[in-house]
Amino acid sequence: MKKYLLFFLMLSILTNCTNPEGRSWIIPLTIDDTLLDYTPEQLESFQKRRSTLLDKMEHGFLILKSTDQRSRNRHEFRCTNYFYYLTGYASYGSYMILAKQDAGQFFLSKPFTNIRMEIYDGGQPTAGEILDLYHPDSVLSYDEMRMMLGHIVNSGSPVYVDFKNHELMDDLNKLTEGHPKPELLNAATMLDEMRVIKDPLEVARLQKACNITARALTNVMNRCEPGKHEYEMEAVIEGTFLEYGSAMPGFPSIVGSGPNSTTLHYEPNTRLMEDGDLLLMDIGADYGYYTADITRTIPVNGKFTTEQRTICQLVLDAQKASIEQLKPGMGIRDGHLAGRKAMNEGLAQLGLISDPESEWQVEFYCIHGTSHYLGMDVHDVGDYEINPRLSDEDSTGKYRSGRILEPGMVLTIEPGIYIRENGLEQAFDMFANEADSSEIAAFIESVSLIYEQYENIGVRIEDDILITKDANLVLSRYAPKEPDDIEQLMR
Ligand SMILES: [Mn+2]
Repeated sequence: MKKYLLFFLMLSILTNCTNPEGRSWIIPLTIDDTLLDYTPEQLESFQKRRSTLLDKMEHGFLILKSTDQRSRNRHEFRCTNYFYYLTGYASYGSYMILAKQDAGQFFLSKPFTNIRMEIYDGGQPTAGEILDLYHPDSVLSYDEMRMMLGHIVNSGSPVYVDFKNHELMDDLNKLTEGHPKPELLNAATMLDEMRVIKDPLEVARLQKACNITARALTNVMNRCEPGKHEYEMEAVIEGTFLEYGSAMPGFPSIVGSGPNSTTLHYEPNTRLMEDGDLLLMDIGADYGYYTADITRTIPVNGKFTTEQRTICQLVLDAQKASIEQLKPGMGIRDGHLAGRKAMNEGLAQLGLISDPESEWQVEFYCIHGTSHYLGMDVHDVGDYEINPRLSDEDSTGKYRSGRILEPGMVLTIEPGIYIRENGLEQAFDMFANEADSSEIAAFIESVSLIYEQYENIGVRIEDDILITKDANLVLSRYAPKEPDDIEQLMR
């Protein structure tokens, strides 16, 4: 018996860390859905969110709808984030009501359905099943819910809604026709602030989304080679997502090789990859309504050129300097500022910029910001400016550290350097407001010879960071990013 146990233990260790090609990188990941089960602990998370919201509501009602104009247009149905956030119920066409009165009441409706819809789309849960699973105070039929909504919006009580959900707003408009206009308040201001700080259930799902995405990246590292298309790598990526229970990507996968590595939001993913190309992948699995957002840049043939490795190392060093800044008390832009400083120095050393103090010269290579919130949306909701940190450098007003970081925030750190083919010609148009043309001409003159050696190198390295009690945790830590590790995996 003991022998068998040992055998199965060994087998499970092997299957956990070995991919079909045999080269391994250990990522804790199993094919199961326990994180999506409605255990008492998970239900408590949703319950807690509702009671936090009720505490924030001064009076009146909150009305949300589970569908909007976008939810039906995705790869798979995905109900609206606010509705899911408060209910855990991925329903197609339901309403929820939170009432401040009587210490808080929570109503859910059954989804709208009819016999044709049932034949086409399948049956919907019964009122009893909804009650058992999601614990509302009561479950209304679709028609009862519409009557209750009409009553509430015409009662004169203030009503919190999601102004961006046009389906909901249209519904409420119809219900108030011929009545005085109700007092509508924006629910997003309360909900967005709550969503900035992730609870343990959200962190667990983000971690799994990151692990699935890391596995997708290592699978590509195993299978990438010249003569394959970008979309073949996209298939490996999104196939891996599905294999581990992620129904869809959180955003369109960016899989750009060669010159496409320098296009920030490249999406066609159709190019035939060549020997000597870089491949930039900016991808994220959506798992249980939470998305990862990880970028890795790899050599298509498995070995970086000297120039590619130099730029990768520079971006990586900048990224590590950024991550080091992320802890409670620091500002949300302090990571960006530290990374920019490192890139400034590195680019000047390489001769790719002529003036290390010049903001626009660095901007020429690194055109985008370094961080955004991450959660249910890839660019997640939340305010970046409130409660700002006044940093030491801030006397000039030039360096704005931004909002003070708190435990439970999740954000990306994604510096990049993009050396576009014929990019120097764009400098005049790009910086017409920042510098006069003689200054730009002098810059081009001084860097052009070196620039040519680095053309078509686009490198972005992006990790997902949880702010912890006194530092941070890199949720995307299982995706290899050191050049040596990447080359070893691709060998
Ligand atoms: Mn990002």
